[in-house]
Amino acid sequence: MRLSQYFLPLLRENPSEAQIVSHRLMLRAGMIRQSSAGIYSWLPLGFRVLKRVEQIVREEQDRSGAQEILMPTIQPAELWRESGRYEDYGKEMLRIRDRHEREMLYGPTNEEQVTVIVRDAIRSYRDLPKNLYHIQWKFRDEVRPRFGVMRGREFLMKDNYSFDLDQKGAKHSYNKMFVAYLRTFARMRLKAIPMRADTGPIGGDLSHEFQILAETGESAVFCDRRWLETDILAEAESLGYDSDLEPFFRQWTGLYAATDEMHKPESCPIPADQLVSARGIEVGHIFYFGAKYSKPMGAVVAGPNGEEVPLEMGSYGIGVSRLVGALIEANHDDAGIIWPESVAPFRLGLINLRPADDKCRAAADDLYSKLRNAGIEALYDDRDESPGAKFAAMDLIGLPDQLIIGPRGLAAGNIEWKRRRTGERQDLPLDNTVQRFAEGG
Ligand code: 5CA
Repeated sequence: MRLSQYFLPLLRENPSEAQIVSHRLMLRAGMIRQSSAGIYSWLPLGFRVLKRVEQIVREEQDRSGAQEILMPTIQPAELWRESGRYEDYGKEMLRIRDRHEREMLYGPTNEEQVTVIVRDAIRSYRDLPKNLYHIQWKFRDEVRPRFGVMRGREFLMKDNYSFDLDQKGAKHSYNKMFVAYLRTFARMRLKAIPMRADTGPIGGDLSHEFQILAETGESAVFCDRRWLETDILAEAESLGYDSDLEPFFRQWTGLYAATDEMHKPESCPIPADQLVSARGIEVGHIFYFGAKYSKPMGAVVAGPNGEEVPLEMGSYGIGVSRLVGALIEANHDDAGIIWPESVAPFRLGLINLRPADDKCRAAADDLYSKLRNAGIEALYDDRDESPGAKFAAMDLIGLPDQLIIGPRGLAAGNIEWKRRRTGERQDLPLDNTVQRFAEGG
């Protein structure tokens, strides 16, 4: 993409409404714009990151055996009356009437909707287990929408729902998501710690939140110091989804980690000097709630002896749009964002320092087209701007690598390569550049 043609409205000044760094940088880097409180439009650069995050989430869901569907954003109120949650959900639910005065709502989550789909389609225990997910916009009329996409009112969530015959099967489904979540966040280079959590309006008595430690996190969290040093994923990577995951689950949940609501200082199992008290960003939350929805909604199957059994269920959420903010909280410096490669909106930035110089322009145009032909996504700064402005813009938007073409280097057949994360710079022979990045540079 040529920057001269790209819709990238950068802001020079820090927007006053943004209190935390990710919100500030998302606005400054032209990723999002606010429409109303807690509701945002995603501009081209931000939308690319959102899609990449979504794709990693999708791939790890598929790998775990979950199947993708798409349920609507607007749901009928009757569904929620069946489960008994319509009144309970309170003011967070956006309630709407259609032209026939039918009560509708903008879905804050989809337990009821998916339970009906499965209830109407599945009759026998032989059709189980099933795990269905979708990636869809949700609406919650939060009392205090803030921090940009971190606590929005409209936000993108991946939510899935598991259906099993019995508790043992349901626990295995829960454990699978426990592992899938670790893999998902690790692919984004995020260390998300699973913590015992309160189940809130979703219900049930077993749940874990996946928390990224960050000073700007909204949750107070507590964990064993050893969490900071261990690499839980190294072990999760080698597990097969069909194997018994309970030992892995026990091992890791044995290492203390709890959110504020679940942490009781008087009964905390670890000594005070081993306990870390920190702030966290909740990027995922998994729940096991058994028959909480299937019973009132009549979602039953015929069991092996012909008896009617209510489905054992769990639900599992990942805050896809919140993750974009969380990624920035975890990856930035004073100059701007530093994207991990797996979610970067472009693989690299190409800067032509002297667009008015014929040789520079020819070399930069040529490199850009070769990169494109090799399938390497580049954002090419071909604008007529000062070098300083170009460097600042490139650092702000945080692509993993920068390739800089200027008259001096070019005379020696070189370009300059800068790694955004480390600031390391090195000359590269122009001829080898494409090959280097095609090989995963
Ligand atoms: N039905 C369950 C699991 S699918 C559920 O809704 N869980 S949740 O309420 O914990 O939400 C799942 C994830 O969505 C959270 O972990 C969080 O990452 C994200 N999320 C929740 N509320 C917001 C919000 N207001 N803004 C941005 N992300 C949010």
